Amino acid sequence: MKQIQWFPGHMAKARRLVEEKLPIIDIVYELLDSRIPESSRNPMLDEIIKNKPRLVILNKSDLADEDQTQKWLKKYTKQGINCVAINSLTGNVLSIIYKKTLEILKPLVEKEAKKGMQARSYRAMVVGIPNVGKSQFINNLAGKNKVKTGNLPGVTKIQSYIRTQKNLLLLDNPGILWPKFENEKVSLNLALLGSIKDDILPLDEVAIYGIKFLADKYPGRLKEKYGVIFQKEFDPINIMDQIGIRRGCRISGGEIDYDRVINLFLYDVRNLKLGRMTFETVNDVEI
Ligand SMILES: Nc1nc2c(ncn2[C@@H]2O[C@H](COP(=O)(O)OP(=O)(O)O)[C@@H](O)[C@H]2O)c(=O)[nH]1
Ligand SMILES: [Mg+2]
Repeated sequence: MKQIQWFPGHMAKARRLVEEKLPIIDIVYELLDSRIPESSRNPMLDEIIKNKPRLVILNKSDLADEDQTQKWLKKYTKQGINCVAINSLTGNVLSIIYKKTLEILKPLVEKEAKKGMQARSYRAMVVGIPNVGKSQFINNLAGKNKVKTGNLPGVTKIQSYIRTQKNLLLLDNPGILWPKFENEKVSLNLALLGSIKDDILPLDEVAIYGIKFLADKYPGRLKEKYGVIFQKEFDPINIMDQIGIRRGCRISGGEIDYDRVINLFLYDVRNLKLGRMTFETVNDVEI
């Protein structure tokens, strides 16, 4: 996985790359991770794209808790944000996205028709933090005919687009933006799902955060998967011990090998071995 270390210079450049292209596009697709919608947002996107039409796309919906995804969609819709949930690994994404895009761009389409302009292809830019699925999404929309159109004039230079089967062009490079990683909870969510480098946060802390989350929200999953029996008080070490014993994670001498327990647990969380989960509920965050 390609990982980025964000420094102020990188952030300024990332912002500039998006801002530069805004004048030539009709709509921004803001890709989020359905499991952590707010933690996977860029904190400055409103400021960066201003009033450019936007579609919020909750990607990886196949990994998230379906009920929670519906709640997120409802919450965003209530706030006047256009949104949709998709799984970029499946086939019907383009028609869903195109339909939404036309809905959002209706005022523009009507305005252009009134002026006597011909129907045209609309231009979209995909933006999002690393690992939300931007490349996967673009490839999905491009389908088999993944040909770059090339040579449509941009503002400062020639900009190449990727064609789709609908009247929709995608800028070939997505805007890669940074998450709100100064917030501890956000960093923990991103680390838990493997969206930031494993060496940025101590893995034991990340695993304990995940275990606590599951013990609160999905205790049955810990029971089913590892046979965890809960104590009166939440005790993450005790739970790790139980996982370690069940899975035979021991070092010579018989003691629990916590590094192995941690890696095994994080692997299971990230690879759907504990089922579909949403780590950030609409009640958790102020938006
Ligand atoms: N399960 C699932 N995995 C996805 C989806 N979209 C992307 N991925 C996976 O997420 C990882 C990161 O995707 P990528 O497109 O490289 O993210 P980018 O960094 O935003 O370009 C890859 O392993 C993808 O296969 C999705 O909708 N569902
Ligand atoms: Mg990519």
